[in-house]
Amino acid sequence: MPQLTRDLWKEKIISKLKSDKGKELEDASNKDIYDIISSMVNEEIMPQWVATQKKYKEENCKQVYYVSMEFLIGSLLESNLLNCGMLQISNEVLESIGKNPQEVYSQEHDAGLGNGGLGRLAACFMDSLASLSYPGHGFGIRYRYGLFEQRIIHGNQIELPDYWLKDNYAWETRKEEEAICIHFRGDVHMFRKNDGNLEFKYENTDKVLAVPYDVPIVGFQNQVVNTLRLWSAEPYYEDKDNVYREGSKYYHDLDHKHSIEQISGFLYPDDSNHEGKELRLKQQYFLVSSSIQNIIHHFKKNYKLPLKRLPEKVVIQINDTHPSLIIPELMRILMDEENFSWNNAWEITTNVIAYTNHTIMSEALETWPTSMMQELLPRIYMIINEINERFCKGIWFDHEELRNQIPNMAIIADNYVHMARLAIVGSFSINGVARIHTEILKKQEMKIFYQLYPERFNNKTNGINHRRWLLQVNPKLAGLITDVIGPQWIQRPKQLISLLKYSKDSSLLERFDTVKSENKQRLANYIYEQTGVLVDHHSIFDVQIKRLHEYKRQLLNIFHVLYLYNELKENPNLNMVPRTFIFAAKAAPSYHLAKEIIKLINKVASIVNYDTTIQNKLKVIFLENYNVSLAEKIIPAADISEQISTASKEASGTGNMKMMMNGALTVGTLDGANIEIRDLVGERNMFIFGLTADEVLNYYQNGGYRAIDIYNTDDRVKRILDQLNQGEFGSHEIEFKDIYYNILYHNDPYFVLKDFEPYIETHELVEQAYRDKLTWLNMSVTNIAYSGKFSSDRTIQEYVAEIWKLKKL
Ligand code: 26V
Repeated sequence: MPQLTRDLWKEKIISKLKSDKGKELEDASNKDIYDIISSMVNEEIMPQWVATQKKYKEENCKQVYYVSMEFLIGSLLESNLLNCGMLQISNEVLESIGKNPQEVYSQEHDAGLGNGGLGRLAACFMDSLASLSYPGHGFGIRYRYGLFEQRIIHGNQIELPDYWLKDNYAWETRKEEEAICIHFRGDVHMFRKNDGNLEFKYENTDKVLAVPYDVPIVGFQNQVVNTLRLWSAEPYYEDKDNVYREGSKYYHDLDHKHSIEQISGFLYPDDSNHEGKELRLKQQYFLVSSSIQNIIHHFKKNYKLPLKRLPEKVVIQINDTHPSLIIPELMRILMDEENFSWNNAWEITTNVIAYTNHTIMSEALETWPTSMMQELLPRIYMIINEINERFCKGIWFDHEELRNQIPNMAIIADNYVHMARLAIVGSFSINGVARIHTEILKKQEMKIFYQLYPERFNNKTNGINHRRWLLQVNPKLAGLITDVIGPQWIQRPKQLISLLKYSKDSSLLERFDTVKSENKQRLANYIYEQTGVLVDHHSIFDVQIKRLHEYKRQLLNIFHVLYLYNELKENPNLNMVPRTFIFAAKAAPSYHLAKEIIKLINKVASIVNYDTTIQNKLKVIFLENYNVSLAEKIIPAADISEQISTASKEASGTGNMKMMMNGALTVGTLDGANIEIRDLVGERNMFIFGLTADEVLNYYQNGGYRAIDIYNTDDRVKRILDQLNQGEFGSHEIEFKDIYYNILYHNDPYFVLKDFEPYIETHELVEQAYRDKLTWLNMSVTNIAYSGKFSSDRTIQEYVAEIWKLKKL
């Protein structure tokens, strides 16, 4: 980077304001300044981007392509400034011209191209790949609308469209000349060629144009810039001249245009009807067909090698099963367009594709009706059929011991295509995202496949990008850490372990305390702006932020709040450390019970926050529209990180890692990556409670749990449930009955009541620990010290070494 002085920067901002915006500095809005700075950053990035791609080409290196329906990249200006080494200068210059840097950076609308952990993981991986100088790129969809924007109105979740592209997106470049044609439907004709092989031709297909928009992924101060390529669906005009001649005909065919643009319209369109479900399938095929065509085109052009050597230069990681159609699509291209035999095409495909599983929740195990697949993707369906037949035959003849399992393994069964089975059969690596998750895949969910392909299964415990989630979002803590142990941790996060030496130094611990306290004050201000509720930054900030799902058990958390509230009502002078419970969560629009839980949290908030008899000892805050930017505000201020999923259900969790790295202490079950956090910091430095995964699985298999017994024997539980049922919290009687019925009549499928008592007891320990400030700070710093393992740099190194086999640039 050229040596930029403050003065030069300031001059440049002023002159660009004039030339680009026609404004003087004093008239410039935060958005104007945002536009100017992002364009200055782009000037810096673009040449590095070109140079990186040139180097990859010259070095002929193997590349990984990460294909994902979600990339939750959040906002990029601040992280790009950080990674280009320009953040400090930018902050200083902005302050010198009377602008608040955070207000300028927050002008960027989050790219909400994702829904949760899986999408955010993809974003962290992109950053780590670039920061570690690996040739790795992402392929995704440029949804015109991201995940909905959430408003809370009278306690209810209301979904508004998230039109994130409304102001132009500073970081994308449209590459129309690299657009690709995608075919849907049509007739498939089969011919026998002179050499006896079969040939397939398609006619009357519906063509759609996939236009790439490239987003640069900037490595951390290493001049490497990789690419996230997002595809946008547009009408395909066979003959452009004809469009001009018959322009008005095309112009009037708006319905057609609209239906095509729907393909990249929304993330996860409503799939409760046939059209919606088919649209999701279209999206998946659109993503994989454009991506693999692009990969092959690039391979042929740059490597000048025969396609059979594809696996030497290309590895494709599919993020969950959503992109698994890439398997039959690659087969189709190799056979129908490149004349490979089935066996050779299969050899290539299964050496290129690797699959990551992110959940064992059955609703996420995708299946597609065969009739839908056959109609929308006739040739792809034929290929899946053939993969299935060969696979089942292989088991029948070569694995007698598994013969009776064929119905549970077949890719096509009961008129559905089972995507996870397709992904397993068609890839050389299958990984879970935390140790316990991978073990559950091997021993339960995918047990028979593990018997068949033990060598394919491996674990890659998730990680988070410590540059964004510590250095960027918590500059004060990062600065303090650097003061104490030096800056090496930024490149090598495991060096955070050096903090352990200081974890008993009380004057130093006080400095950590000051940082946390300032962060809490800042969040308290934000909470006040957003909700009008005053919260005390000396109270314990007890945080649960994540998608709303029954298995994540926000319900257990709010039951704890109700328990405390009931106690306080009995005894207003109860000696307790004041608590602020902070929630943020979106519920899937069609997930009724999840929305009821949001309503309940808001209802409890509206009662507790205004009850003067409890002397401000409890506050409940639900911050609306949870997204990456909101997480960035909350995490540095957390004291307690709630990771309380029903054991076995949370594949890994990554919020647990983000909060640990920012010094929060975990209250958690032995689930997902919590277990690996426990292995490092020990039970002394976190608050573990509740059923284990084995116990949960045992109950599911053998029964023996009766929620009603707990209701009948534990007065605290009975009181809370009766409050829900009797409308004490609802404006009318039946408001929370669904929650009540789900627990008592559906026997509490996520063991909320079973874990209630241990959870309450654990929180009593939390309170005791908090009262002893130095002990608490020692625990907190110990957590930070061990959090280096959870950098996504470590995770990426493992993928590289064990699956991708890449070389650094
Ligand atoms: C499934 C479905 C099903 C249909 C509706 C839309 C939809 C969207 C996403 C999914 C898959 C969800 C999988 C997921 O996000 N898993 C999370 O992955 C994180 C990263 O590995 C992990 O930390 C979380 O524990 C896991 O829940």
